[in-house]
Amino acid sequence: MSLPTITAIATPPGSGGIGIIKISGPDAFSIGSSIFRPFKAHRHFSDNTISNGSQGGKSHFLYYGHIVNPSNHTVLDEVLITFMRTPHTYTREDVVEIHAHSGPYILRSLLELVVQSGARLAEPGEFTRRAFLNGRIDLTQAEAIVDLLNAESSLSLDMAASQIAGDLQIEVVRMRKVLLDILAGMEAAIDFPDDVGTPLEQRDSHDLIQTDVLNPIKKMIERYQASSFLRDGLRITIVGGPNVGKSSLMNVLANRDCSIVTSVPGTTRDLIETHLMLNNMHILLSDTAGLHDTSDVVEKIGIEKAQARIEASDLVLFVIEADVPITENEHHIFDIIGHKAFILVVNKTDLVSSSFKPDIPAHWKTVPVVTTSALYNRGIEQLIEITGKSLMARMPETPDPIVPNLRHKLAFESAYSSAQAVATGFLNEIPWDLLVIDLKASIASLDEIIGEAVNPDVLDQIFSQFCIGK
Ligand SMILES: Nc1nc2c(ncn2[C@@H]2O[C@H](COP(=O)(O)OP(=O)(O)OP(=O)(O)O)[C@@H](O)[C@H]2O)c(=O)[nH]1
Ligand SMILES: [Mg+2]
Repeated sequence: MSLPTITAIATPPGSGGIGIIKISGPDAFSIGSSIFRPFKAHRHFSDNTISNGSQGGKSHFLYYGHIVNPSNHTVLDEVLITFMRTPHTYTREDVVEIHAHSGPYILRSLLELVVQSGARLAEPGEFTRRAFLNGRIDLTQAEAIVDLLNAESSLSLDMAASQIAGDLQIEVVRMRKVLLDILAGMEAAIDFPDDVGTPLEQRDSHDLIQTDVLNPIKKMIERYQASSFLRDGLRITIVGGPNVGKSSLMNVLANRDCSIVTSVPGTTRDLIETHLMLNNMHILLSDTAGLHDTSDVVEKIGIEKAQARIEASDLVLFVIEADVPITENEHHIFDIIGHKAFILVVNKTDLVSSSFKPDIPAHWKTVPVVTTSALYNRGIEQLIEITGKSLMARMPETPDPIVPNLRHKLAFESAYSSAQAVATGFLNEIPWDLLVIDLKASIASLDEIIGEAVNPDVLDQIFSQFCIGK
């Protein structure tokens, strides 16, 4: 059963050199040829409306001419048009692209004409959904197209490109085949116990699941965790004792007032977060409650949150005051953050002389030091530069090409727990008809990743992230 023919403006809104109208579906060629008048009689071009598949031009050629409203013969635009015959197209359906002049009015009039001629307006992501439904791409590749369109850094671009090439899918299909082969062996042994030549070895099957399914899935889940900075940004946390200027620093780095600043120590009691771009990197910056010993219940909770956030951060900015010697409390903070990458920020340098040299304990000396005045916006450029360098040093040089997203990770987790139940079940001589249930569940979870048996709601959710025309 073929799907209705759909159409959309495929180029972004606004004025530009050209704008493209895309038409996909069984009627794309007849619609395209009914509204196009070539300038010259082309040998290959046929605008007759006989439905023997000969309408339109030669596949994947560009034709030059006019778009004409057939009901009143008005010319709408001078265009280039291409007819692309199934299956060598984005959607695997017949596709027509009209390369018109850009501009909202002209494109809307052309779109209206295409709709009057029999196409329906496409929903967001519907062209890509067709590519998926027609088997040209799997779900991981469709998701990678969204990532590609949204990529903010070259690293996330590489990641999406590898997923479009199908690397994640290949890996999942491989694991799935291992489980399917074991399933086939078990079902044969259950149904025809006397006819099975070489029965499945429980120990071998356990080992095979361990090496070829469980270990690779574990690696995938680790990759998800390791790449969280690409999705959520690198985490930088500002810490220090009370009143040293942490929130002031947050505000100058973010270039807006995110966090309240007062002269009262203990102003910040909760985690304050903001996203920003720094040296082309996507950053999640957090301001925290000043770390110190306190009996204030609210402040205590804030300090616990700060400590948890330090653990989860990629880089810590440890702020101290230039005009005050390092305190006992700050030695204690150093011990808390000593195992993380951090930069020592000596703030309030406006309160000391210009020849000031921070007096830093000998065992802190390996740490990069930046002097700033958050109040007068001094030293901030240098802080950004050193922060950028420190983050770059922590980035993987050759990032893993296959990185699952959250949906994949959740499916991998459930595939893992069912496959693990099967593997241990083999060792513990659990009856096979019970193991088959877990084995099927594990296969079903892998199927979800590539879209073999995916819930329509999940499909809607994925394709709704696209823009119209993709
Ligand atoms: N002179 C000077 N004062 C500063 C500087 N940075 C911050 N301050 C002042 O120091 C006081 C505390 O600043 P905050 O940014 O609230 O400090 P904080 O570390 O977030 O404080 P808590 O949230 O209470 O822990 C405010 O009065 C700021 O104006 C600076 O570079 N120079
Ligand atoms: Mg504060």
